[in-house]
Amino acid sequence: MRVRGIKWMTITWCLFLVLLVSGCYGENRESKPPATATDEVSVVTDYETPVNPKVTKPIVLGFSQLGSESTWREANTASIKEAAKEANITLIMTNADQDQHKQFEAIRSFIRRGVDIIAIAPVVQTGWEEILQEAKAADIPVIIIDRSLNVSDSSLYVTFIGSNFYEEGVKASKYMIDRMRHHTGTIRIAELQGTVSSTPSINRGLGFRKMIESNPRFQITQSKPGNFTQSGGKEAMREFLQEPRSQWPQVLFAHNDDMAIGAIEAIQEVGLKPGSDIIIISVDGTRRAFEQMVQGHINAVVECNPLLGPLVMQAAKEIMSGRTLPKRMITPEDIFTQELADRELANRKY
Ligand code: GYE
Repeated sequence: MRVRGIKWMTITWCLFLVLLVSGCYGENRESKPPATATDEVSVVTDYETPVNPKVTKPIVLGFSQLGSESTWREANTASIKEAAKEANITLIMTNADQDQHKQFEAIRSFIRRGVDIIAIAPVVQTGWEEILQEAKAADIPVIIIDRSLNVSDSSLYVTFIGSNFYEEGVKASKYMIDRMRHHTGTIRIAELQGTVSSTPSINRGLGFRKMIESNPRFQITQSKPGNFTQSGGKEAMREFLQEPRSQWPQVLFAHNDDMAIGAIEAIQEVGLKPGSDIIIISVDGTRRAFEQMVQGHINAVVECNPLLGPLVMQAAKEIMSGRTLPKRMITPEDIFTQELADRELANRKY
């Protein structure tokens, strides 16, 4: 039986190779050569050297990462690097340090170099039309990852792989409404926004507000950007707590874990207990946030998955073999509360 199984596997594999070699595999087989296997990781920092088109080569992916502001971002960067290595894809990665113009420069350098595919994690939502036109003119397909962007012509990119940020805001709000159901009177909410004009910050804010708009008991009384950083969160929370005590919030909604952790420090500085004097809800689901949940400092965390690497590499390969991809790929995500934190902590991968 086993021998027969192996024989069938061999026959199937050979058929696959025959199809591949004879060019019957994929809808648009003429476009670009498929990847060849190599053992090397190819995280290239010298991204100005032109690629020699005559040499058979692995897929070359130029990735413009937006920065390194948070634990989520570190995990995202690591996931892309690892997945590229595993998929034998040559990765040319640049870090824009939160600057959209640096992203433009990186994308232009990818175009000059003649990469096969460009991936972009856009720092902000608008202003991308022109640079995407340049990539299109150079016939280089573009994958948008993590944060989305607004363009009137959706043919400027192949697919967007990332989370549903609006839904994350809704989940945070639903948890809060339930958690505060026994409180009477107005509930003061402080909000720590992420990077101004970034999709996750805009949509988390919208989703959160949607659930409370018809319930005047819930009032967002303070809201400031903390740029998705721990220090930004701490600073903004300190400012909130400079208001008279009667104005202090009963709930904090932080658009990411790093800012929540910074805010916890500020809350402790004024002698309050994070997680009980102020109910804290954040987004991402990093191990550090789980540790804070186990200590009782954070009440709930809405998950936002940074481990997009395997999906991105898969998409790159599919595009190169001429397949059509869905315009939107959403990662499945959960919400975790203190009750589950202890058990889940060991499973956290980032
Ligand atoms: O939530 C935050 C990061 O774009 C989804 O950016 C990402 C967000 C993430 O800095 O921690």
